[in-house]
Amino acid sequence: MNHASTRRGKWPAADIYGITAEEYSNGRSNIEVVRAMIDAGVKVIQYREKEKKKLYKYQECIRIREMTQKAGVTFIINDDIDLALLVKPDGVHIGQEDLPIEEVRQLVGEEMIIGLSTHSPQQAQEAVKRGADYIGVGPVFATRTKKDVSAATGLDYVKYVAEHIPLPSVAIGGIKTDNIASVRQAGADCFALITDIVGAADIGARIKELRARLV
Ligand code: TZP
Ligand code: MG
Repeated sequence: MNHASTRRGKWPAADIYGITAEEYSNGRSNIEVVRAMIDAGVKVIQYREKEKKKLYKYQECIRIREMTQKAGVTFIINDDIDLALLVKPDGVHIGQEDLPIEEVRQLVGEEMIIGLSTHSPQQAQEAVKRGADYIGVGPVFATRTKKDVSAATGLDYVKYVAEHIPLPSVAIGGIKTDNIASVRQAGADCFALITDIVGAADIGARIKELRARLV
């Protein structure tokens, strides 16, 4: 198997993609939230933390690396390639305005998964050509969780990706218990939710509820 198929083989089908965000976690730490996600059976977890100083991010990521490794959970770090080089997660996730994916590949080597956020058919096609292992698709619905967010794409973009793009897709943006089934219907492979999961009173119960809508 070549490197790309090994990286892409780590990807779960049709499931929840958990993302940390301490500011929306109702007083719980990222570590507590990750624990709850792992206990609920989430198979991919991304560390996304925009406000903290690098030292605290590093310390949290080291712990999350241990927790995810033990549990066999795929661990992705958002944005910080330096952190990824130190912590050695399974992958990194970058946006359109982060470092170019080709340069990130040079830095992280051939084994790490690289996910790229996309917001249009053109960006999705480019992501394939430029070697992304999976793409973020969205924001599907309006959200206030991300500060510099682009306009909502709607479900049509999710459908476009399902029909035309030969990479796993992770839908994101405004996904909640009451609309996740529509995103599944549109053909997304994975479903990334921030506030609906980290802000839930009982994270385990919420994940169960979300999963029940994916079957
Ligand atoms: N990228 C596109 S939308 C978004 C990110 C990180 C935020 C998603 O958060 P929520 O709370 O699930 O709408
Ligand atoms: Mg980014």
